[in-house]
Amino acid sequence: MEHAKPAEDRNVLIAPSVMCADLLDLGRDIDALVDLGVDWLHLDIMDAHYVPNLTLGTDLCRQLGGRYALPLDMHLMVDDPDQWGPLFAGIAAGATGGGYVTIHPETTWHPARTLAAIRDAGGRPGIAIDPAADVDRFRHLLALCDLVLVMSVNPGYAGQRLLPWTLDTVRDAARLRGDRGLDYRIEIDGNVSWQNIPAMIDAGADVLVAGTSSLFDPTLARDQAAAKMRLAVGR
Ligand code: S6P
Ligand code: MG
Repeated sequence: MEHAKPAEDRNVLIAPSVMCADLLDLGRDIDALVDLGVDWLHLDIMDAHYVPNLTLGTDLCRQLGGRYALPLDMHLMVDDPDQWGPLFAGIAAGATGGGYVTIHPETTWHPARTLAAIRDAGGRPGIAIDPAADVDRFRHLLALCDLVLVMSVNPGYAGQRLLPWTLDTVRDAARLRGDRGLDYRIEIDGNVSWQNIPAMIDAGADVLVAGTSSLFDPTLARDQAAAKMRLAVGR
């Protein structure tokens, strides 16, 4: 049985993490990324409860969705996804390129209901797998998802080190997709570095969240980093 499609058959997408961009010059920074060929805009929504940080919010997502045709990849690290999931799904519905709304399923009693509400409101639902969690535990949710986001660091901050066992989670997500004939994308989020990218793709990741470890690598000019990234994903 095929588990992960061979890398050469898979179009690996690049999703820059907007929280790592120049927030004082955001439009210019994102225009440059779009010109450099990125695929999605990864937006970390934090509430200072589920994670000890506060980042991006509704108005920014709405404005980005109005200006750019790239899908919004909205990663909700919040402890009330029943309130916020459908709201961000409405933003996805109004965005030129649509969007994904990904929740951490352990933050709600009835995640199947939350995912359905996100789809009903016009978003593409996803689940995020915390480093301490096991994707098999959420296997019943997979058929409801367009995206499985594997956290390869603890949620909350950019600039952390890979937790290496999370590559097994990517492999598990790919195995379950193959076994059950599902077609969600598998995204990996956290320390997606030049060094780690080959193993991540090899494990089955087909969306890479690009943060301080790659596209926003402070030692490289943005166009150099983007060229390196395109090479890493085989474009
Ligand atoms: C972390 C968040 C991520 C980060 C991204 C940063 O909670 O979900 O999306 O923004 O991982 O990338 P890096 O390369 O700095 O780890
Ligand atoms: Mg994220």
